[in-house]
Amino acid sequence: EEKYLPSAVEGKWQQFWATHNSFEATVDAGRKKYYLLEMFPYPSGKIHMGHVRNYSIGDVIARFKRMQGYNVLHPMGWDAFGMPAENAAIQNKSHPAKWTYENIAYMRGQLKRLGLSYDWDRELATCDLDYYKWEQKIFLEMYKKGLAYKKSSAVNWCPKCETVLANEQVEDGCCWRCDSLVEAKELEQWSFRITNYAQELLDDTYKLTGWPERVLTMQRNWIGRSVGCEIDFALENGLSKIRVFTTRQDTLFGATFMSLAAEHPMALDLATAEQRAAVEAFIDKVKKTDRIKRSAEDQEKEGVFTGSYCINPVTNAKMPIYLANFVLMDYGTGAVMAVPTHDQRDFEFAQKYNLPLKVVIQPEGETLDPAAMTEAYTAEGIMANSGRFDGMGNADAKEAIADFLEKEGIGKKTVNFRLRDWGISRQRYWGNPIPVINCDLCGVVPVPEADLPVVLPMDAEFTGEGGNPLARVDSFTTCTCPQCGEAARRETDTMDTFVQSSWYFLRYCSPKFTAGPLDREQVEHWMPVDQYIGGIEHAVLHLLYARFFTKVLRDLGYCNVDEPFSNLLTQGMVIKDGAKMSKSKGNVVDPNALIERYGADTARLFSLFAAPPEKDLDWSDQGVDGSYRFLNRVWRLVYDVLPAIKGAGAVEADKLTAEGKKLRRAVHKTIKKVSEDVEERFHFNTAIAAVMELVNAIQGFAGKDAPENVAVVREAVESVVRLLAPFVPHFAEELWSELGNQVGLEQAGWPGYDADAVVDEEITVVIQVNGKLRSKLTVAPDAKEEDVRAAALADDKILPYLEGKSVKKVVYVPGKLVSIVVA
Ligand code: ANZ
Ligand code: ZN
Repeated sequence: EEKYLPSAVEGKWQQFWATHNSFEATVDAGRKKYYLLEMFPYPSGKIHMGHVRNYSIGDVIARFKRMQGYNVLHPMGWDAFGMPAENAAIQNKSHPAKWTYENIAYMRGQLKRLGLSYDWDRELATCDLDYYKWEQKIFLEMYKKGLAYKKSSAVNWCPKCETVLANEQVEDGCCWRCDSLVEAKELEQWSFRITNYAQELLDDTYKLTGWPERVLTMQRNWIGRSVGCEIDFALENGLSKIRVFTTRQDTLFGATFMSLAAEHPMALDLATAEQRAAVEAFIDKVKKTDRIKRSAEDQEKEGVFTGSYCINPVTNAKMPIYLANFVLMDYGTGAVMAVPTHDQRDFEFAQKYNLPLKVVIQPEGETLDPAAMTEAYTAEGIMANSGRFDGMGNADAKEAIADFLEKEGIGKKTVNFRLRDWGISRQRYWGNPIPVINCDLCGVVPVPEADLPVVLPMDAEFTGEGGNPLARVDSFTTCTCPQCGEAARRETDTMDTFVQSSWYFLRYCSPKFTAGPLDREQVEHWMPVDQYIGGIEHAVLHLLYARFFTKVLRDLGYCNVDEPFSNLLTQGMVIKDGAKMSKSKGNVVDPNALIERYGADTARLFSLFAAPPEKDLDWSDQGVDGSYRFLNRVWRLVYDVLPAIKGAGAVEADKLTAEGKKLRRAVHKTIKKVSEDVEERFHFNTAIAAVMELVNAIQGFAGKDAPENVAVVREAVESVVRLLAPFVPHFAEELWSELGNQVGLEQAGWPGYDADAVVDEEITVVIQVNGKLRSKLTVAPDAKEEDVRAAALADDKILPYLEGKSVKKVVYVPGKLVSIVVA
């Protein structure tokens, strides 16, 4: 077809790929494997431009790797449980399953329409019984190992979604989904003991050399390893003691009061009769504030005096014991030795409640006056007012005091992590049921393996009236205790959807395996994922959980993988008019309309050409149009030259005319550049730009009438088509076959370049000084005049003739001569 009709071309090749199972991945010992994965989508309804970009980036790499001869695994599936389905069910008076599977069907069609090279045979949805039943088995094994456990804890509660949120799902004190203000609430919760893996998760970040440093830093901060001491402070009455965690034992001599969390088990006992009412009121108030707000730096420091005192073990000073709103019960020991001179929070607290200040670290060559301080001194310095440690640098004193405390039996060195266990209970219907039974006599009893799976019942009602619809399905909740046989109640909490996304990449290796969650042999072949691609917003949530879960599955004997993702690419957002595309901003571009008008190849080309993958992509209608026009230009070029180059043989380099040689050099330089840009940097935008330049060179080729150049024109045009193949696959396949090639592009392979052909031809320029030949230069034929002049004036053999003279004139005869006149 001489006119470029995207829909016809794209339909034809999508059909071809489907009937030939072109992207099916099977183990092949003869070829190196390459596992490429984009984060799977939530089936929200339809694809948005962020998806188009994400999956286009992935598809370029998949197709490029296949052309390079790799055996590529490139699967796709659906992160299909979660709240929106339930909310939609309430709104539409339908069922979350119906909504979800309809969305999946529609979105699958959209992805196919984009020509993405997935192995659709491996498709999975996490709400498929065949998927979530295996997760229940894993849960029970984690339970047996103590890695899944139930505890009563203060949780982040979203009043609108009526569900618990993980810390990671609270953003600035608000729900990550609906933006309601999050509250604190005490609930019995299932948790995963991710803290058991804190050290390994931290250590292994140093092995992830293929990850962006930014993501690794975020994970390290999230894990938050702190080295310090636990120190005991005896109560004044000698009856008990309070243990604190500090990273600043060097400031121990400056601790003048004690701050406890409102939830500290001793809080009420410490309250004296006069202070009791105030203490109770304070505890009540604090418990209602969520932990994010409590740890926010700008929060007003507040507290209450308990009326009791403890003793500083090194100074014997009497320290009043306060409850303070910024001390959290679930970090360290829930108690802080307060050093107002060297900790800003303690300083503000001491100002407010008039508590004593004692400086124990002095800046070098200075003496701080506590009465004149306006803020805490938190930098390094020299120890003071600290007995035998005076005069030491405070960093050394940290070590010395830690040793001293251990020797005296007052304290010990400790490591603390900021990372908390992962609360996975959700009070929602549309999730994976936690496979346990609650019995009045036996407590929590796991569902026996023979009784798995616990199937999510379909007959729930979605009224939107408070709470978990699953808890109102009597046929589900009613059961007998597997241990004692008495009537019992089935657990109605379901698992956080992040559990499903923590192992889907492993299941893709053997998605139809029926004997267990994973076929070890397949997993060993395909894992780890060689390249993972997704949004930076998952830097801690999903990416940390997935690393944890992989290590758990390893320790349960399911695989031998330590780290799931060797390389990570975090792509930027798609923005329009300076803002992220969103319904609320009204700047959404619908991929359907785009594909309808221009075709999938243009949509892909634009989203790859407009910005490098990590950067935000600024939407531009002209940019889309430009991409479309470029494809049309290539299309016409191919048909224009087709009659002339049909039957052209291989290039014989030395038979080409000078123009022919120049074009050939451009071809091979372009192949080299595109290969490097795609392979090493994923700089698809500069790669595409290089192909565009080559197209210009072919169109402006002056030697096309010389019969000896026909072969090079063919080579040039074929190279353009092959280099474009990963970006615009339908378009490229069509032209490739029109050019008379029998095998498809992926089999034809990625073009190599001729190392000799990319070397610039050189020409010799002679240099004269006052008319006499003095030296010679070798330069590229297209060298710029100013560069040649500069090189001539800096030439070793010329410099002596210029010494002590002034240059009057420099004349350049292009490609031949530089003439210098001196006097
Ligand atoms: C005395 C001190 C003096 C402290 C000083 C700091 C500076 P990271 O680095 O995050 O581990 N802390 C301990 N437990 C706490 C809790 N449950 N809630 C709020 N704060 C708590 O921080 C460790 C420091 O945070 C500890 O060291 C303690 O204050 C405080 F000049 O102890 B420090
Ligand atoms: Zn029982």
